[in-house]
Amino acid sequence: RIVAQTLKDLEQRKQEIPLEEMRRLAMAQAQPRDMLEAFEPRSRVKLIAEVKRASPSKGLLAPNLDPVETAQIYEANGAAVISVLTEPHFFLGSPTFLTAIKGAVSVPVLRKDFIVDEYQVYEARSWGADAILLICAILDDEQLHHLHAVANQLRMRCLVEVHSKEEAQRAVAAGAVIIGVNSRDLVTFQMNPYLLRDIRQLLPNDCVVIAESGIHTAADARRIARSNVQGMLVGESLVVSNDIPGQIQT
Ligand code: IGP
Repeated sequence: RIVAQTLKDLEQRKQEIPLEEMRRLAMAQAQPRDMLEAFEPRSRVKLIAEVKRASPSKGLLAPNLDPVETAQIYEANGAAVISVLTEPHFFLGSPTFLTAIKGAVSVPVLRKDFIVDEYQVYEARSWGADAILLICAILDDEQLHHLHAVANQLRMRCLVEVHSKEEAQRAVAAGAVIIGVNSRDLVTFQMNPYLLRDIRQLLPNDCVVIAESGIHTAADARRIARSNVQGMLVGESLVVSNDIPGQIQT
């Protein structure tokens, strides 16, 4: 459903700025920041902190959150990468958040969206994104390879998201070096606490593995840090925390 809406929006944007022009805008950008380097040294587990006002699983999280102020707080507290939702309908994201955040922090910025078309990769770069999310579950092998290649041509890194053993194998075959294991099922929203452990052992030791979703407490983080991962992606529990302005008061 989200992908169908994404495709509809995309057709409209392509009318406004044709592919060729979007490609030129992407190539005219200054060199991106290297998200792979952000995981050095590998001996320390890094945080990808996510700016997200709402989600389909939880509804409104922090509808009034100031994206730039929030990203600056994340960076000041050690986030190695900022992930920014740009999907407008289900996550209340916006491209303008990404561009504004990019100008306000010095770490790499990731476009978190449902990317299925190369147009979106050029778009991401033109907005200032340094990296993009590619979700295996919504891409066939050919799309995955192609989108990965287009991003790499633009010198952007990809976070390739998997949530099954089969997808993990596809990600590796596509040349992914930064792989996110999403413990939340994208259809049922159920968390699977064993998925990370089961998938980690299938992934090469030298790739950067990111634990995604449902990380709420310091105890969660400590447990995950023992699973041979190099990073954690945290959205909800940061945006609703009392340290971030704009959260819902409950
Ligand atoms: C963050 P959480 O539970 O900390 O808010 O999860 C992130 O993993 C989640 O936002 C996410 C996501 C996605 C969002 C993972 N994969 C794909 C949109 C699209």
